[in-house]
Amino acid sequence: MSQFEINFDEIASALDNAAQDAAASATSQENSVPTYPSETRSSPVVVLVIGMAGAGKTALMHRLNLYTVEKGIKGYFINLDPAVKSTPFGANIDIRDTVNYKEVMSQYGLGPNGAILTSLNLFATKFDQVVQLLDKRADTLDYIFIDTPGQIEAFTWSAGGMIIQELLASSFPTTVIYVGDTVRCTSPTTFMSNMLYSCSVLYKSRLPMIIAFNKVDVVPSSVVEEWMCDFESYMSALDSSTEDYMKSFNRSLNLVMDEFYSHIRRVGVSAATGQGIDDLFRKIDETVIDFKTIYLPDLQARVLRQKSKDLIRQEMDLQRLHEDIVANQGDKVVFSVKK
Ligand SMILES: Nc1nc2c(ncn2[C@@H]2O[C@H](COP(=O)(O)OP(=O)(O)OP(=O)(O)O)[C@@H](O)[C@H]2O)c(=O)[nH]1
Ligand SMILES: [Mg+2]
Repeated sequence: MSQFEINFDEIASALDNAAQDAAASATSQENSVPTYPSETRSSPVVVLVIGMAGAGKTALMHRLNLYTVEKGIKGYFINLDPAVKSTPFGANIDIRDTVNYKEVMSQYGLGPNGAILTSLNLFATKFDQVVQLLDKRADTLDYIFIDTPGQIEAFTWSAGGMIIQELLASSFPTTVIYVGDTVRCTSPTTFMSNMLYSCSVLYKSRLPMIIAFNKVDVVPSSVVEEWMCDFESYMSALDSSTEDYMKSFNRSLNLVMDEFYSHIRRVGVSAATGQGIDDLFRKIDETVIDFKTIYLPDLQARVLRQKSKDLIRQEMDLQRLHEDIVANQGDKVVFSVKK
């Protein structure tokens, strides 16, 4: 046999070994799937602040910062809004230090929303470093608060946003505060839009959620909170509303949303005056129990499912390569795309 002849038996046996190695490594990884840090030590709670534009997310972050300083709570503040002009809460980590939103807009020829989305995706590629940093500081922190862009979909429905959420949730108990603008929510139609949005955030993120009705210094949240627990009161608000075009649709939605309302924690707050912030902290702590008992097992099951899918795909690729090498006997070796 010349020096350049191929020994197919050797290749076949090498491929078999590689397949066995891949299976062994995947099995060992499966066994090490999230051993959760909080089970071995006290862990900070990550709080993602999400909500429609102008609902008061950034103002709430500022209030939370003031509150933590006043009460001696160890808080850490992260800004994930690349387009924000200033962060009154004094961010410990700021996406704007890593990604230049204006530069992204001009370099990629994007509009404002596309640039926010792309900036988040770019930042997500570095987010494991953020988690490593948080992990190092975990023993010294109680809460990690994260401000997000007003374009909710840019965070909740983007690949980057999902990576960020999953990296955080697989390291720390994580909860979502959905900030609603109480003043706007006094309109039954806007209230329903907000509830649908919060519902979509809940089902996409699969994390525990608190709805914080903000700006209660202007309008109390009692009316909208009543709509969440008393089906009839929302129906009669709809009846007396002048927004005729949406009435029957909102009636049907209210029937569906009843189940959602019954599982969601809610609180009225004012980022401006600090009203309701004590209650908000109590609710955040309650969600940690939900996270550990309901959301973490679900996350672990998803990680395991993904790993076993990857393992099957790896084995199929190796099998196809093996078959192609044997079938081609030294000719060009390519993966068959038909299989
Ligand atoms: N009266 C009152 N105004 C508030 C409160 N919270 C926020 N605001 C005002 O609402 C406006 C929007 O607040 P932001 O904190 O910028 O809202 P945001 O949700 O961060 O907005 P985006 O980042 O653009 O999505 C500002 O003018 C705030 O001063 C509040 O509790 N009470
Ligand atoms: Mg903001």
